[in-house]
Amino acid sequence: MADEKKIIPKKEKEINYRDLTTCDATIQMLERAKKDGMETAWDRAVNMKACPIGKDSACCKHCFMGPCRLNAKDPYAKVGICGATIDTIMARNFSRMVAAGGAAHTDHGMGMLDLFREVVNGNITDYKIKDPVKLEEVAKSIGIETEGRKLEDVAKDLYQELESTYTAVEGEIPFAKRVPPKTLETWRKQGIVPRGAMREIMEIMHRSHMGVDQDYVNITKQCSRTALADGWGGSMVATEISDILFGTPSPIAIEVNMGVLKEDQVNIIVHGHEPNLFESMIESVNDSTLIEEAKKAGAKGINLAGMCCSGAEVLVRHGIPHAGNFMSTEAVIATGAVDVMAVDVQCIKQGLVKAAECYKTVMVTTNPRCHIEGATHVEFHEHTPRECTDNIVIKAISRFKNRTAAVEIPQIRNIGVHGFSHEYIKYMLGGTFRASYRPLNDNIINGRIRGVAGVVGCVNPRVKQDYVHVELVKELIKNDVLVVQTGCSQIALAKAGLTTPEAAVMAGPGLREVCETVGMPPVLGIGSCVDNSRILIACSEMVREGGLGESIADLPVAGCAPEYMSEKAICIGQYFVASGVFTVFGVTFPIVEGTKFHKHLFEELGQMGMGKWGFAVEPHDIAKLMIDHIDERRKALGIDKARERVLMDMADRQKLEASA
Ligand code: MSK
Repeated sequence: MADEKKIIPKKEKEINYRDLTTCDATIQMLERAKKDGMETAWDRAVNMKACPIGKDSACCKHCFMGPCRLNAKDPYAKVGICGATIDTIMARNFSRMVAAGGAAHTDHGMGMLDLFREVVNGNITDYKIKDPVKLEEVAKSIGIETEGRKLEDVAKDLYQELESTYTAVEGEIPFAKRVPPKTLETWRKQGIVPRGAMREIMEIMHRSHMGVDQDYVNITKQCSRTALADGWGGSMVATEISDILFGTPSPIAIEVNMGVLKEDQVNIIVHGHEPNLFESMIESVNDSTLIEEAKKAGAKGINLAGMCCSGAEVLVRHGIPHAGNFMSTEAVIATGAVDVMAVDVQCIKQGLVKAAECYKTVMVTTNPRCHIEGATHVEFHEHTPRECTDNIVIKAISRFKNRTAAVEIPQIRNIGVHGFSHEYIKYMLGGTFRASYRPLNDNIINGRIRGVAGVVGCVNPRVKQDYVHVELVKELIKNDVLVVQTGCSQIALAKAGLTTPEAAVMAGPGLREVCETVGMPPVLGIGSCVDNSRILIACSEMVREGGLGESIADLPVAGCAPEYMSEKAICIGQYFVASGVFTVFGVTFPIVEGTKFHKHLFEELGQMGMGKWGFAVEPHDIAKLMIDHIDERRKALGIDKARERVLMDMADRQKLEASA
């Protein structure tokens, strides 16, 4: 008889969720999920080590002579079978991350532009142009005549022009006209002004094919060009068209955290990225017939909440509550209170389906690009959006009526004030009649505000959820650095109570004074991850306003994604770097330190008139890198010695207004 091999079950590691997240609601739900036998990304991350070779991007699987593995500890000891060096391999891998991240944003933007075309042509009537002023402003910014013309004609021209953001086979994308001249000059000199995103992404995929571009410097050029086609192209189109169709955000107080769920109501969560699904969900949950149906099922009403960037899109436009960021999406299902989780695209874990099965939550996919095995697919069509969203509400009511899972909702709700679009920042600082970035620039020049930092991006189970975001931002504001935020990061800060005007007490004296004068928080939530384009516009406005140098690279600003996890983040990082911003990433950086490619990204790009990359894991180390860079820029601008601090009286204010 053959030896019977005993299968020894692999011992799972003991997990203390307090070591993995600072979010109390998430901890409570992870503990419940564990008792109920539901596994989450946290459990998988603890039990699965990151692949050490992949982590450093030291492997190549672009052809089938390999895959080839190089040694990150001795990176120049060997080459791939074709002879590819570590620098070529890492640059090719990096370029494909940029291409994938850029494709996600630009496809999102193209979806918004398709919708805009159909609205303008009258083929879609469920959505309308909500912000005609913004439409005219965007049109003017790219040279479209608006004076005395019908809005509809301007809109048609705007569509035609913006389509080339994707399709232009040569020339420069339309929003290149918004780039400060000196920055644009650098791009032209480096040959990185983007053509249409389709062309740039196609070229990067070609160049990174086996046997094509094998020079890390040349590959990096195409990374920059593709990333810029996202930041100043696809993402910017997504932001601007969403504002035109659904409204430009202005500050609004919102509730965040899992306590926004209601035990006695039908709860629907929308998670993903595109605002159109959510906009129609809002219509459906306010439909009197559906509300009546919910009441007949025993519910007090229908409660809609957002998560991730879908949530970030609507919290700033409608004040819809937000239940949590990316790493809380499985945990929230363990409340048993989520009747439907409806998703569209990006950052949707496949593990959600298993979690939903465990608590009999209905998991609905809606986008033709994103089906998930085991989920119910109800396709969303912009021409008939309510068919999908009404159906989702009916499914949620039915699940409410038949709830079997016990409901346990963490009673934690926090308040944040979000919705600081770049237009609003201008208005908030400059006043109704003289909207301007002048007061911001002046306060930077006089030293009250040391500089501006963008702290953005995801959360990642490889680091303690929210912890790095919160500690980093605390350190920055304490040092008089004004913080702007997008994506999941701002939810971490809202949960920590730092996005209200009252949080100004945690800021350094200069920033505090400015915040208290204006009545603004020291941490400004400005939108979802495609809305990083708002930060690019804010940087351009600061340059245009004068006094802080001639290009974005001169500004005392820095960026950071301290807990990033997605390829979109890599693309965002590269477009900020190429635009001139020093950009620090946390968690891990997918290349080997000490290589030529590393030196190129972390030093040489800066010497070429762009920004450069930085890396640190601990929040205080990241803050130091960012503040040092801001101080370096202040010194170069000759504004490093803060002016003598004087309290402004009425005469000073009038002088300031007169100069604006
Ligand atoms: S959702 S890309 S986890 S910010 Fe935009 Fe959050 Fe990062 Fe996704």
